[in-house]
Amino acid sequence: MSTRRLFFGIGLPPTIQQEIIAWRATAFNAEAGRPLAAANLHLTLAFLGEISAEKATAISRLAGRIRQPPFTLQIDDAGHWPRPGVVWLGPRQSPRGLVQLAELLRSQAARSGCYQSPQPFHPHISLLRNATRPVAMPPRNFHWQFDVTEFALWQSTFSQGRTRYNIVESWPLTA
Ligand code: 2AM
Repeated sequence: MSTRRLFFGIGLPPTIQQEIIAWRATAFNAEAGRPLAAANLHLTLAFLGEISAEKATAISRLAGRIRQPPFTLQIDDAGHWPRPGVVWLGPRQSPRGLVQLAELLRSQAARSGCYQSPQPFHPHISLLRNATRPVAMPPRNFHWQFDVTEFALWQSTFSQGRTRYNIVESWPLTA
């Protein structure tokens, strides 16, 4: 049976994507970790894992029934998790709409049989991977902000030594 590695997430507006990678190039040296490609930058809402087409269809149908208004996301925090080796950006304060959306998607995923980590939702945009050694964190002198007007189902594929994240389907957030 064919499966796909899927997750729900939020993409970044292209201008902010470019600003973030320009900032990243000045903020970290090459030894800090492996930079994610600009097009791969995203914030994960719920990770589904390797799932069948049937399960993906059922989960997508539930996602399509979500009615939630848009919200504003501020990117004003950064951190380093040495164990998974991730340097990330995220909000100091998570907007309620973001937490609600993630919790709903995570509970729908759990009910559909997708294991959900017991760890609390910590919204983040991974910037560097393989960052398992100490990293000199730059000052948090940045502040990006954008309106989140949709969320999406993403597929993660690995080929020719590269991971790519692509949007499979997206749904609007409407007031
Ligand atoms: P990360 O960026 O913190 O590694 C695609 O792999 C996305 O799903 C990534 O954003 C990744 O988060 C997240 N992810 C991968 N494996 C996961 C897991 N087992 N539990 C939760 N999120 C996971």
